[in-house]
Amino acid sequence: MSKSLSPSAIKVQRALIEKGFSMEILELPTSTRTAVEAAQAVGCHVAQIVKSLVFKTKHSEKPILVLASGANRVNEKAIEALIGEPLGKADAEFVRQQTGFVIGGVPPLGHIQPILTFIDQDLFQFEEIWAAAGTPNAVFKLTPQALPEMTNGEIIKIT
Ligand code: 5CA
Repeated sequence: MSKSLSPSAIKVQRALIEKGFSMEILELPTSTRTAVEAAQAVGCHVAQIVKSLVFKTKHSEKPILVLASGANRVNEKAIEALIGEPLGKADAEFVRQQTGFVIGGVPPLGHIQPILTFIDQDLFQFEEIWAAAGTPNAVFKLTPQALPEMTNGEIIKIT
C-alpha cells in the first residue's frame, strides 16, 4: 500500500484489499472532482468515469448510491419505481455523514455503512472504467464487472 496516499484514499485502498481486489489507487496532482475533470486527468472518455451520486429517500431519509456513467443523467423516476419511494435532495453534509466521504471523492465502496446501490448498465460497454477513491484527487481503474462484486449493487438502466 502506498504511504503517500491521504487518509481517505487509504480507507478505500483498505476496503478494496479486504474484498480481495488488487486495484491501485492513484492520487493525482490535478482535480478529479467532476467526471469531466477525472476523464481529463486519466485520459479516458467521460462515459468511462463512474459518477457516485448519492440520493436521499424522501420519507425514510436513507441514502441511495447510484453509480452512473459520466455521460449519463440519472432518471430519478426509474430509481423511485425500483425502491417504491420518492427521492429527495441529498446535500453535501448528508453525503459526508452517510458515506464518510466528501462530494467529488465518494467511492463505490468503503463507506461508513452499507448503502443500497444501483449500477448503470451503460458502464458495461467498456473494458475499463475509473471510479473515485475517497478524495477529489483520487481515482482507481477497474473493470465494470468488478463493480457489482464490490458493491452488491443491482445493474439497471438509469437513463
Ligand atoms: N470524482 C468524480 C468521479 S471519478 C466524482 O465524484 N464525480 S461525481 O459526479 O460523482 O461527483 C460530483 C457529483 O456530486 C455531481 O455530479 C453532483 O451530482 C454532486 N454534487 C455536487 N455538488 C453538490 C451539492 N452541493 N450537493 C449535492 N450534490 C452535489
